[in-house]
Amino acid sequence: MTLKKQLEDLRDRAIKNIDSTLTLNDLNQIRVEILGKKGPMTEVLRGMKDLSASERPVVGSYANEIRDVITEKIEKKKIFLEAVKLNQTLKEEKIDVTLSGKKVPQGVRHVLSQTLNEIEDIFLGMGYEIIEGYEVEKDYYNFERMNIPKEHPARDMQDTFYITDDVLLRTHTSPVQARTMEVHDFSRGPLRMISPGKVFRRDTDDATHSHQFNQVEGLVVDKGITMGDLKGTLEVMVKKMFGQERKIRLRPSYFPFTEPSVEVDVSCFKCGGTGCNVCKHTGWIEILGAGMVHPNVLEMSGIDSNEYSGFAFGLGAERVAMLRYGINDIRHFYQNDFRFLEQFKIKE
Ligand code: 2NM
Repeated sequence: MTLKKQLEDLRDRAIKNIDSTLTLNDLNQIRVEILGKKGPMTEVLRGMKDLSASERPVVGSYANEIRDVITEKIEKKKIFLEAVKLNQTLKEEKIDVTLSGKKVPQGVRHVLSQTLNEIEDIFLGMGYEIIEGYEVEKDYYNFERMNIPKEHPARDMQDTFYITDDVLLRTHTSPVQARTMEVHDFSRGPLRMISPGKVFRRDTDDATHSHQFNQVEGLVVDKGITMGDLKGTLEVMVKKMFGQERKIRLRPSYFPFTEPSVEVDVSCFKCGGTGCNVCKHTGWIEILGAGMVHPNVLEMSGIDSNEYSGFAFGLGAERVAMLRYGINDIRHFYQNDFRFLEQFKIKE
């Protein structure tokens, strides 16, 4: 067979293969097979060394021509196959923007956080500062500075989580008040603060007791602070938390850190005071403890009790939330059962 005939066969075979190719991969394979170093085209060109000097340029230029035809054929097919591939991709990856979206579930702020935030807002509105202290405290700030003597039952190992002899988990947030009083600069104005946060008591957990719960204590110290200021403040707070129709009642009580001390009741928000199961048929619900800061407590914080006086109060956030929402077991707050938590979706 002449080289010319070989070249024409090669061209026809190449064209047939290129035409029938369906993928870019196969097309590349064909290019390598036909035009590559080990392919038939190279072999034909190698055979030219046996030709005469007059034949060589004729066959040479014919070979070039055929190689160009094949190359162009491959390039055209390549462009075509790339277009096919792109169309395929565009079709398969089409996004239907008219489909409705997936609903993302929205969480609920924990009912206790909601309650704490609400209490904080009430006092921020009256010009109080929110101050947080340490959950791990010194016995000194937790007890000594609160006028709680060494023999007091609250200091018993049975009631307090001690870490060392003089370090403990705070049993109330009062140490925050003690630490604030000792640094407050009264030339800047009166001290008005609340201290929300976790407190710890060595109790056996049941429906109404928890070894860890949240307290909000409040403190105002200035010249001329009276029991009237305390009562007015608590009235504002209680009405905002339980409803404008509520009344409060102060009963004498005892705390080591206040004198006089009071228990504060709110008129029952279920029966309005006529008596029901919520108020145990008394018409009143005990909601917090309070009093005038004991002169010893002021003096230990470096405040002259002849010049300054103050009131303070403390309430349990869980108890407030339980009363407001009719929750009958304090342990619900800590179990993180969605069926419980989801009930407290409120607009914020
Ligand atoms: C209560 C009841 C009464 C109280 C007192 C103080 C301080 F630091 F000013 F002395 N902080 N909190 C207090 C007073 C707390 O909780 C039932």
